Amino acid sequence: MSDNHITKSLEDFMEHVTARNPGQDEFHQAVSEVASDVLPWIRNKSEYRDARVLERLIEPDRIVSFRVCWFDDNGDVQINRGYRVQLSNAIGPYKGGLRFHPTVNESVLKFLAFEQTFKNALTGLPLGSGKGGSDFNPKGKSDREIMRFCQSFMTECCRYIGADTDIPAGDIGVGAREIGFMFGQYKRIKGEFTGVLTGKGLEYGGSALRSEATGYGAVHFAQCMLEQHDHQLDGLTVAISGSGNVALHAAEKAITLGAKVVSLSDSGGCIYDENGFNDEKMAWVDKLKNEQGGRISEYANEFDAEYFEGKTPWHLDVDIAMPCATQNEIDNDDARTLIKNKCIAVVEGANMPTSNEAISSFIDAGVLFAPAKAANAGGVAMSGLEMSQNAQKRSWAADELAQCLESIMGEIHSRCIEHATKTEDGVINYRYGANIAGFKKVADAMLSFGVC
Ligand code: NDP
Ligand code: 2IT
Repeated sequence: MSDNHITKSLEDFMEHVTARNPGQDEFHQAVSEVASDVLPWIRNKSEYRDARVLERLIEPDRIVSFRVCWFDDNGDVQINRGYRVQLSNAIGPYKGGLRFHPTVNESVLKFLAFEQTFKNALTGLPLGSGKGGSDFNPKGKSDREIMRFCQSFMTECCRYIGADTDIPAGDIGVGAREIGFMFGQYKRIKGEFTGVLTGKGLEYGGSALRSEATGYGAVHFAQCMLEQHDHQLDGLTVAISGSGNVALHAAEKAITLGAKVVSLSDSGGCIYDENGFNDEKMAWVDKLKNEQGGRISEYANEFDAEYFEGKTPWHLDVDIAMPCATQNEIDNDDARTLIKNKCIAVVEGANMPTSNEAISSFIDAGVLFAPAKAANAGGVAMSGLEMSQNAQKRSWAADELAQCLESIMGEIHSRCIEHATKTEDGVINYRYGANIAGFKKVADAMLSFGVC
């Protein structure tokens, strides 16, 4: 790479990224979203341009990939692939979740680690960026199979991580159970008890509110954004996709704050409850998803609700859309439908759930758009607070942590606004604000280190 690609157009820059990372569509998409804002911003800032900071950030510090062998319950040998992408430790140790899902590959983990870089910077905490995981499919596996897989994964992964170097956490398919199995194996191999993972159980160094933090934080961010534009969450109708950790906690918090949540989904389809969920219905869903391994379709049989097989909730007439399942859930057709239905705001709980075209459509139409790197940063922020608690060998009270989360989300909102542009109608472009604020912090740290 001899040319300075920063001086070129987004198209030329992306041609270079695509050629260098062939077939990695998700990674191209994430880079393009950031570059569309950062390239014009650095064009007349020679310190960032000449040091080729953006080009350095699209080259992870390192990527490790390893074999994970384990015995299934039939006694047959199973083989998966494990990864850890360590993208940048410019502002803190590598930090980011582990995803266990059959779609995991290098492209998906590179996009997630890239996003994590700017997200972690926005939290204001000293957190570098990474992501890892495996193409292992936890669905339908017994607890023992999960345990054997997690132990085998950590037997190899433990060489690359540590409480001051790289601290993984959960993501899709990795919750408290998996973190427990992996922490146990790390402790056993290394003979040390450190805060090497976050999302741990409360009995062994976990933080209160870590599991709630992403969903709660996304709703706090939505509140800030709505208030900034003279709206109130109270009384608005919300569609949420997914029915995992992020989706269920977002729904719970939105309901507490007076919103009417009418939809949840899973990979099979979505439900629509025109009366909205309440505490009793949410408790039922929580049990279905977290204890019984059930499908969201079962809700429609239990309560008076509709089930749309194979569909996402974006055809519903709602004020707020909160994609909280996975990447690329909202395409441009969905965006057009939401805009036509006068949706006020889109708040990304999942990572990169909205296509770049759809994001542009929302921004052009004046729909408030909260990008994942800002809106879902509450989870990693609480992980940062878990690291602080582990370093102090203390546990902080839940109400203190709840206040910390709320104020961190407010600060992230302010950091976005500080760098954002505004339309003539006063609508803030949070994508731009988040990209520039996140980039600037990491870039300034990189400049201090010289070329490395
Ligand atoms: P979970 O594993 O708890 O839940 C994932 C949910 O998304 C499930 O309802 C699942 O349905 C659905 N889903 C997953 N993959 C697909 C797919 N390919 N198509 C349709 N639905 C799908 O994960 P989380 O709630 O933790 O994560 C959800 C999103 O939030 C991810 O994008 C993650 O990266 C992001 N995130 C998570 C954080 C955390 O702290 N956990 C922090 C910040 C972001 P099914 O059961 O049918 O597969
Ligand atoms: O995408 C994310 O921010 C996460 N999955 C949480 C990462 C973390 O280290 O808590």
